[in-house]
Amino acid sequence: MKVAVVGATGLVGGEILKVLAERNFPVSEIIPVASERSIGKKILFKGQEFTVVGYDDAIKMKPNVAIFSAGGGTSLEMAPKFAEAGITVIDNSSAWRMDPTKKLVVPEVNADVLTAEDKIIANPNCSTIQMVVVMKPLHEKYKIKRVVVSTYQSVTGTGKAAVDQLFAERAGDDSVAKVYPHKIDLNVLPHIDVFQDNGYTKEEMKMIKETNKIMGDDSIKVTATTVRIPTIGGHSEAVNIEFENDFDLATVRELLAATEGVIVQDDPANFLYPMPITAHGKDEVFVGRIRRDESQANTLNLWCVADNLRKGAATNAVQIAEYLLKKGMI
Ligand code: A2P
Ligand code: 11C
Repeated sequence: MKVAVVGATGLVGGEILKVLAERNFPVSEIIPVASERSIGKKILFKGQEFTVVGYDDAIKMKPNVAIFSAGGGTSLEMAPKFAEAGITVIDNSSAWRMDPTKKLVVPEVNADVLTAEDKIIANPNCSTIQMVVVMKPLHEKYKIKRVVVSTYQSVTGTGKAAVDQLFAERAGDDSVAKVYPHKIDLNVLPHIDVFQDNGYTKEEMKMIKETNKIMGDDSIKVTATTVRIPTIGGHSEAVNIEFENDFDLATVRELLAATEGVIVQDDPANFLYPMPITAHGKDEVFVGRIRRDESQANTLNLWCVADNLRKGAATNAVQIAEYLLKKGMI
């Protein structure tokens, strides 16, 4: 497979290259694409150097699949051009996610919606992905009525400049460009992406709308508060789930432990619970603090953590490519 990685010099792009190599995706050639300022730079893949090219050259090189992670504007403009040239695009931006003609896919949850006709496939938002992986088996067994989620999100979700801001602040360097409106080190910002007219942020609205689309069930009610914290290893989420039916806690644990892509870390007596520092660099979603919400019937509390650059972005995109390959769709 010839694989183009659009945004190859970015944080997610770098992770896509690592994941393709680690999972041994059958790559015959990597075509790294980035902005004009990066054309000609070298990118390493499995010890081999590949030169960063622009879009036109990338299309001419006829990749089988192009994984985009270079912002929504780039995807809106360029994904259709790749698709018209017969190249299947897996797009990590929010540009196409809510387009009713495009599929929004988390392979463990809804890979079966994909067909060979899908030429632009949307990869969901990182905080949505880890939550739906956990919700899916529970919804099938107990039917979810409502979810209340609060997130604790890594600065890597914003990109390289945000990581630079965090470490510069920590080093006492005030000269670095600020990507957040406030200091992030030693702080917590109840603000991710832009505020909407309804008082929610765009990140919060993504978690609501994308969840319904991926789960294929608009009856699930979701409300979210998304928060940026000064960490880099992954996103954490406190999730409160109300079911239609009562549940058995031991069965919930068994179900989650048996779910592909989920690792249960739930042994409070030994201080075992998911944390960004232990999820960092891993492909799974880690779940712990599984307990009954004693304030309300049929309701569960849990805590989940995943590396937002991995399962939240690169790994999920590569898993979509793996599925397409397995089904002969690319
Ligand atoms: P470049 O490195 O040339 O700026 P991050 O989110 O970590 O900052 O990464 C963003 C990625 O998207 C980078 O690879 C960046 O390339 C790429 N990118 C940004 N704007 C464009 C654009 N207009 N065309 C192509 N790639 C872009
Ligand atoms: C964040 N979730 O942590 C965002 C990053 O829609 O893919 C990913 C934005 C998106 O800031």
